[in-house]
Amino acid sequence: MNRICCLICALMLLAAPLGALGESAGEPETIVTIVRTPEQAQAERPPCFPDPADDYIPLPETENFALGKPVHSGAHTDVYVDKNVNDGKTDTYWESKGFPAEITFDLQGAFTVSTVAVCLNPSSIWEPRIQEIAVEISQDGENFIQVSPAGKYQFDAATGNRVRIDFEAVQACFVKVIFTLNSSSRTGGAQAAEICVY
Ligand SMILES: [Ca+2]
Repeated sequence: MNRICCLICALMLLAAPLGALGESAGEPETIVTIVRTPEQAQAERPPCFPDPADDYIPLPETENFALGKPVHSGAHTDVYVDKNVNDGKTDTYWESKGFPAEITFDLQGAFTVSTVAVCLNPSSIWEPRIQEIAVEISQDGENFIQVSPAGKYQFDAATGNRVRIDFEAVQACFVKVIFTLNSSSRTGGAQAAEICVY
């Protein structure tokens, strides 16, 4: 009798782990976590990643009268022609051959203007530099009057690589921007990716 009891006990002990093995070998329990994307119409920047454009020099939100208008300058460097300066793209630019460098916009009409913005490519590859710039306006394209004297303006990618020249509002049909210095050691001329007139 004792032998039979011992045999039954031994079989029970053996069966227990086999049962556990049978469970683990069957269909594993599947746990599914459903993650829903937040509803948003546009990319959002987390607060810990401030937008670098927050430090950019602000430009007027009014019409840029120079955009796509006829433009003329003196000699340019390599392929960096004057029409690059008002094509609406900051990855194309005009570069003069030497100084002084004049570039004139025909606004094709009379407009009240009070700001000229000169922009370089905003990439930090364009190292900080100073350019000296004056602004003149004209009604007939021949007789110009100065509205902003030559001043030295700091370009820095941290502020958008652009400068803003404000002057007293005046009617103009033509706007001439005159460069007399560029402190960058990489060029011997003026450089501008976009010149905007507001
Ligand atoms: Ca351009």
